[in-house]
Amino acid sequence: LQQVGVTIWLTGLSASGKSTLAFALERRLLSAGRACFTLDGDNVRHGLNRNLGFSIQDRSENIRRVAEVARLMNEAGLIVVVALISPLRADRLMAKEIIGAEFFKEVYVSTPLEACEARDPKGLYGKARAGELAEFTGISSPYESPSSPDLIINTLDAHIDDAVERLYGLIKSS
Ligand code: GGZ
Repeated sequence: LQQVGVTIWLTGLSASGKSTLAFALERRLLSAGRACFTLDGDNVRHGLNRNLGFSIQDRSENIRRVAEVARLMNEAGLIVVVALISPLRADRLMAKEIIGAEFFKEVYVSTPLEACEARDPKGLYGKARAGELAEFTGISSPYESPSSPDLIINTLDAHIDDAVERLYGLIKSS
C-alpha cells in the first residue's frame, strides 16, 4: 500500500460544509486503511491557535501554523484534511509553499453566501448582520475565491457521498 502524505485543503465560507466534508473524507480514508488526520479551524482555534482572532493578520498566522502542522504530518506519512475558511489567495499560496506544491490539493467548497447565511447553524451570520460580530467573512471581511482549484464542490447540488468520492479521487491520483 502506497503511503504518500498529501494535504487536502478545503477553503470556503463559514457554514459552507467544509467540516462535514472533511470528517466524511476522514472516515472514508480510515475505512480504506489510510492514516489521516483532520485539522479543522474551529477545533484548532480552541488549542494551538487559541490566542488568535479574526483580523487579517491573525487569520494569516492561523493558516501558517496549520500549514506547518500539516507539513509535519505529511512528512510522517499521514494524509491531512484541512478545513479553514482561509479567505485570501495570498495565504493559501503561502500554505501551498509551506506544504509543497506537489503535496497540496486545493478544494473550493463553493456554497454561495446566501445558502451559508440561510443555514447559519451557529447564528454567526445573524450576529454579523446585526453588527454584534466584527470582521465576519463574507459580511464584513473579504473572501477571495480560488482561481484554479484542483476541485470545486458546491454542496447545494452535490450529494455528500459523491463529493467524498471526488475528494478521494484527488488523493488516489496523487
Ligand atoms: C469568520 C468566524 C468568525 C469571523 C468566529 N469570521 O463556521 P464555523 O464558525 O464553525 O467556523 C468558523 C471559524 C472560522 O475559523 P477559521 O480558522 O476557519 O478561519 S480563517 O481561516 O479565516 O482563519 C466560524 C467561526 O470560526 N468564526 N468568528 N469573524 N468565522
